Amino acid sequence: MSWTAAILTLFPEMFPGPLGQSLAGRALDADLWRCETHDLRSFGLGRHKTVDDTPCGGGAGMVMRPDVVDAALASVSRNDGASCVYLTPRGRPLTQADIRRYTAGSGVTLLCGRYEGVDERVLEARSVEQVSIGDYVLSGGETAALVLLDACVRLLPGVMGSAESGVEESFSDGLLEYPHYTRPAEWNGRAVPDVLLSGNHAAIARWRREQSERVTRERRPDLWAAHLSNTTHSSVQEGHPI
Ligand code: JD8
Repeated sequence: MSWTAAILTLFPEMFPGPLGQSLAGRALDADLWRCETHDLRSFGLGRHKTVDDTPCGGGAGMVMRPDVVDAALASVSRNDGASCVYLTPRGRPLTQADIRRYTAGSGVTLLCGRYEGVDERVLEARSVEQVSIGDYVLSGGETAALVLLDACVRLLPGVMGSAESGVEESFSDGLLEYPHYTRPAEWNGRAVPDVLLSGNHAAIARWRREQSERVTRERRPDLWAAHLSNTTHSSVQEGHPI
């Protein structure tokens, strides 16, 4: 059985969405992964299929009920060997290490919240991981789930050509990429750096390394500090952030 994303959402029509195109879309057509949605509304209570209620302690908005979410999670719990993840701005930051771990398993169960979020008790009771894709506010978990899935699917066996597949990443040593150029050699008065047209492969490798280091230092002091500490303590070969 192929790697399966089980997605619990009030908006099942948002999936596979953009992941039905390009690399992920071809992989979906080739059955290299499966995208199954579970409509949270179908687990709602009463004639109105209610999924939410007012927050205990007061305040604005509505909260997704634990009994409704529990019933939905129970209906997909046969998917063992899959991580169960709730996308939330309160989660720990999602990393490439998480993505590698998810792709190593049989799939992921993704809980997509709306309103003010999900009652904490069901997340505790079902040991749901809470992760965030970044420090900005989305209207719900669906677009975050699409981001997580995009990152997972490209790592699945057979999805990417062996040329690209994560080989560069292991050489990057936790640095951001150097800048890319293609033809024409001059465009709107802007030239491609001479060294890239020199044919001197050692000089090109040196220039790219310098550019990677400069851009990482300038834009991502957090990654730069981690890189320096990894390269100082040469025993650390894995676990760099990107
Ligand atoms: C899930 C509802 C809407 C609106 C509080 C939580 C992730 N990196 C991220 N940013 N935003 C989300 C995210 C937002 C969500 C839900 C994920 C469910 N909302 C907000 C303001 C009030 N809720 C996210 N991962």
